Amino acid sequence: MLSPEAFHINSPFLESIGMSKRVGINVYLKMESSQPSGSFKIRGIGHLCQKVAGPGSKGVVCASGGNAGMATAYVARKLNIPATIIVPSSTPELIKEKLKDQGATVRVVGKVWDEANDEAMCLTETEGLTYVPPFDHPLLWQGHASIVREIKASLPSKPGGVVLSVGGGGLLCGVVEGMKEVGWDSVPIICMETRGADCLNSAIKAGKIVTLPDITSKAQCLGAKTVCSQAFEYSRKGNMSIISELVTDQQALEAVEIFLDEERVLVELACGAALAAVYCGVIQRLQVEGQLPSPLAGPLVMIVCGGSSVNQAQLRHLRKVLN
Ligand code: PLV
Repeated sequence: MLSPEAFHINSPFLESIGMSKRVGINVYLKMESSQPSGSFKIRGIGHLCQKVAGPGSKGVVCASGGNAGMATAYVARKLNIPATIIVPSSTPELIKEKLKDQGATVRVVGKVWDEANDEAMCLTETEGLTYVPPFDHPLLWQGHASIVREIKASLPSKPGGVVLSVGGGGLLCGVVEGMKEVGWDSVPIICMETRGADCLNSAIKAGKIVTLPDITSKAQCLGAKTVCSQAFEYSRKGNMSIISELVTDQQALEAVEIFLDEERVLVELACGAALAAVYCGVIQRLQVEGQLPSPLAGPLVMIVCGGSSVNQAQLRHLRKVLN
């Protein structure tokens, strides 16, 4: 169980009329975009930091596509310890500013997250900083699992499916653990990635963990080259019912825009990947193909993972580059 001093909030759980109309069954949104750091990452990182970064800590270091960094910086500020966030050069200026506003020291290292992470690991050795992993740690997954407990407390019946985005797979691991805990093992989890940041999908296709040659998606918060091994294990047949699907960056962007219009909330491309499951017809196609029952066995739950790396200017920029 999480300590009562958890850093996250019990996020809103809202019915989406627009999405429900599209899939013909009630769709609920778990609004992780409302978390203090802007995404679900605060759940796992808050929990982990409470365990590993005591008052004697020299500080924490996290390599991040942005949102794990935001969560780390937020928690460190609350714990009164310094935070160093290493971001890859693909990180928009806007999130670097937000990280500094949280009081963090920001450094840009490497082109993609994996390279930034090498530097973060290095700093744990040379400067004695406490390493905060963005997705690959059991304490993170324990923290993320609280999402499912909250959903269970709000939902009258067992869901027919849960939709989420996958970067390095930490959210997936946490949701799987939460679902096991509440007895929802049989509920399908639809895992969404963008093409070019598809490390889970590539691993499933190859039957083993693979490292992507590069990250070519603009959803850089999904841009881990290698999925964590626990997420891959969960995706193997016979474990949970895990379905892996891909959308293009353009579809993720379209989903971000529809969501903004219909739900009046702005989220990152990384989150748009999950929303595209409904807005771009992935769920409906899976039903036609028989991979999901039609109608679904219960309401569909969307984990609206959020993300701070977006504003109107960034949205305009994405529209231009993804045209
Ligand atoms: N973002 C990580 C990893 O980046 C980060 O450093 O912030 N949705 C949003 C808004 C995210 O920021 C992330 C992860 C995910 C989904 C995917 O979560 P994961 O990594 O636990 O699968 C490289």
